[in-house]
Amino acid sequence: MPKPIYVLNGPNLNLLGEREPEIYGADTLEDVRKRCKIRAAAAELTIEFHQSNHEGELIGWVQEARTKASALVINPAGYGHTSVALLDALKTLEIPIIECHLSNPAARERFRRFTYVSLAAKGVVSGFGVMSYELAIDAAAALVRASA
Ligand code: CA2
Repeated sequence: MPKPIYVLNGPNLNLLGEREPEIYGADTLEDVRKRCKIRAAAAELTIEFHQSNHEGELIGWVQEARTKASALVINPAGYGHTSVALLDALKTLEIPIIECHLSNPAARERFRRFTYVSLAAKGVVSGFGVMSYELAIDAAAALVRASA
């Protein structure tokens, strides 16, 4: 069995489904976790799913993924736009990194158009709500398969 795909979620995503459904949809983060699990299972893979409001905790999971994951899907949320430390951690990984966003940051405020995470990501999936995560899992699974 290949190593799991790590799925990491940044600050405030624990509030999914409770606030701003017009931007982020009505699904909760638990709904997102279940859909990622199903999508990974379809490719005979498993996931490790985490969320934190703390930069250091996210960086800890990124470092863990260096040896324990086959790929990493990350919605860095606000830290994508601000965190050089998260980028530095991501750049130590040799596995594929897929950045994903529920909304399409490029169609929103100007400050959302840049993310540090994109500098380390193989690709970015944005704007499809929870489906962004499913497409990111599909991409991760295809890359894992291709490197096996
Ligand atoms: O669209 C995305 O997934 C974002 O990563 C979400 C971030 C935002 O800073 C990025 O530009 C795009 C914000 C996450 C906040 O999550 C909330 C969820 C429910 C209610 C309020 C905030």
